Amino acid sequence: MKKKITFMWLLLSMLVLSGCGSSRPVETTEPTSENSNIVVGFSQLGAESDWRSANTESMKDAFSEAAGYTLVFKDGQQKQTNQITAIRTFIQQDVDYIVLAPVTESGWESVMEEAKEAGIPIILVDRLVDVSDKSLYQCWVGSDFELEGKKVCEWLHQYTLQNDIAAEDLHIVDLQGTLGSTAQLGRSRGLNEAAIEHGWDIVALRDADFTQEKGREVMTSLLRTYDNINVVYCENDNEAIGAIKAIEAAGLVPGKDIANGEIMVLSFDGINEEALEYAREGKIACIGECNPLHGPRVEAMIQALERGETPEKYNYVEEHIFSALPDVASITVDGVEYAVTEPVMKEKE
Ligand code: GZL
Repeated sequence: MKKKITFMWLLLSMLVLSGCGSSRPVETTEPTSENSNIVVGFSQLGAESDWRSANTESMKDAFSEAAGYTLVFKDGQQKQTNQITAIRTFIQQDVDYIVLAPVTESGWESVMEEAKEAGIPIILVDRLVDVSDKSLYQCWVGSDFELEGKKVCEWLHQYTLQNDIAAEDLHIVDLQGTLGSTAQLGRSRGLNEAAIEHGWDIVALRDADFTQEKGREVMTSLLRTYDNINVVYCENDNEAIGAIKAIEAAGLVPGKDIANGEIMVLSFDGINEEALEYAREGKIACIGECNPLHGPRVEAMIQALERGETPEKYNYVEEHIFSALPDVASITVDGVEYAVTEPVMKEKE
């Protein structure tokens, strides 16, 4: 709500009309267009991946001046302290709404209570926060990360069935995303539960922080430590690109022919064009799509709140599963069938 701007105009008009300003009476007019914008403070967690850049672009497109918004954007550079500082700045600026893409789930309670006391609604995007009082945020839009993990693991399971690969012959390393983030927790859980169900060997888990450099560095170290790795589960495309560089630098081959020494690369996102090309080539066997286009959905939530409506609390975006390998045409997870489709980037809506 543009509570403060209206008040300022009213105060100014009263001052002028009472003769504290020019002698000519000034009609109280509606705030001019530049004063009627809805002010949105957006605390983005960082710029660590192509997914993140696409998410930022989607938000900036949705909250344009032309659409009636003033967007105050703060990049947290993957540090929660920066995001907390950003939120406190938004409170001081008395923005109309705060949008938060939290880097990890814990540690948000007090700053979100400060926003609530200031009467500023918070909308969460992408990852979630672990707070006991769910009224600290109005609503959330993002992905079901555990479902993403289940889908990629079901694809792997079906691939092994189609190619007579025994479950116990899979030796998997998990290049995890930023530890404690909802995306990492869900994708790691999806793999862990599938490994227990099917009897896969999880050789090692390492934090690769959703970045290409960490993916390369961690995979290099793992290849020096273990000689039986034949599947690498990368929790985003940037890690997968780094892992592929490490595999090839070690003189090994990223591919689908596990039985003959190739290392199968699995990934998530489907935003990075290089990763999509790798998927089309078969260097990445399967990508669990993660949709970054939250901008229009968050904008619709703010419009609903402006109308005094209550948006759905949790809003999931639609996502597919990509592979260029012909072995698995579709998968079924939790009773829902998903067609496996060609690796193509999601079009902006
Ligand atoms: C997922 C998002 C993850 C992406 C990564 O919604 O939180 O963070 O999968 C990004 O690419 O860094």
